[in-house]
Amino acid sequence: VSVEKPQDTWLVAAYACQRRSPLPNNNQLLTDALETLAEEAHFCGHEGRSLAFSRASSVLKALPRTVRRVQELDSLPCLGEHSKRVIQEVLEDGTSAEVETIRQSEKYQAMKLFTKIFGVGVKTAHQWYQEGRRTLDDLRGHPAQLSKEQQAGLIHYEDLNTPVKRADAEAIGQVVREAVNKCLPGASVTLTGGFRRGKPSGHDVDLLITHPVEGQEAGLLKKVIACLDQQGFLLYHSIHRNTFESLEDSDQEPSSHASSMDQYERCFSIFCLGDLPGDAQEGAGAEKPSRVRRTSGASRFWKAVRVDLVVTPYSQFPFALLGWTGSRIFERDLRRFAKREKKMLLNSHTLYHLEQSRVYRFPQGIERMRRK
Ligand code: DGT
Ligand code: MG
Repeated sequence: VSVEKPQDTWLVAAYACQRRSPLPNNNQLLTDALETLAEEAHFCGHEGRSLAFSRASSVLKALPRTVRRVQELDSLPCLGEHSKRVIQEVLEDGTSAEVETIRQSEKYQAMKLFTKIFGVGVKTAHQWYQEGRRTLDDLRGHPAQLSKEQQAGLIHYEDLNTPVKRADAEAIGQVVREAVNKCLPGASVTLTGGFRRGKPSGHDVDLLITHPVEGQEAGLLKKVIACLDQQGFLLYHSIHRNTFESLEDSDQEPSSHASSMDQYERCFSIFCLGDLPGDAQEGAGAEKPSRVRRTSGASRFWKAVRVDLVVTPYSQFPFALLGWTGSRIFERDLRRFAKREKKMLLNSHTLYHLEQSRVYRFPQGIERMRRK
């Protein structure tokens, strides 16, 4: 919660999960500058530094109005000397020399270009940079050196880096819902990620699938993908099986599941979003599977969209929903808050009391907590 104090300063909680998360950002210029610094640190493998700049940016996003003077920030948490220096520069000059130098550097630009390819992380991007590659065409010349995922990422690069609108996310949610219900009546599909936080657009569509009868969800993803593929909705997909070890038989501390990644069965996919998949027309430059390429024409009626499908057992669904709603900083701080302040371990599967050695389950966990 943030409370405006009389002398133009604010009281803002240090944990992101304890402060307001408004959609409008009143300090875009400042947060963009800090996020460039965070990105640059991430590209250099300095994760702690990157996190510090991301936290500083997150704090500014919680403010109810635009910052005018650096002194207004005195009471705010998570703002280090470096962040304050950059903020002051931007407030005084409208820009920061350090940030501009980064944005114009060859390395930053190449790393940014490459990491925006679906399936490319910092390590690969850095390796390509070291090998002297600078453009997408440098990569297109060596397709054999790319994974299937990266090849699809390159083919659909422009579409995948164009924001997905809420209406498109909801349309994809509906298509998936129909396929899921055909394969398993009673199963549900929930739109999560940034759209669940109310954002009007995002970089992908995150969908959680579950069924109220525990166990029914097993084997569902494969069927749903086959159904969607048959209808021509998929330009690319790869299924990753569930690697979560059940906690049913043990109350062991789930220490190996403390990371932000989870172990649910999932499908990373690229959808073909068009009026109707059969009516999709050939797009300029982008290759499409022949089953969708029905007619040729100058205009383009389809768009490639990144979609993550995640299947969760019903008892773990609340934790998955919480974990996949984001934002990333909110999730990190929620886990940190759980551990430091509540002595609990939270991840996208479970909530575990470290001192009582107890796993909270849903719905049993919720009922147990209610009874107390
Ligand atoms: P966007 O798509 O750019 O509008 O932004 P978000 O907030 O939807 O971010 P996204 O799609 O990368 O991820 C959604 C949330 O899900 C985010 O808080 C992080 C979380 N998340 C992403 N991947 C994983 C994962 O593998 N496991 C878990 N537990 N959470 C994940
Ligand atoms: Mg998302």
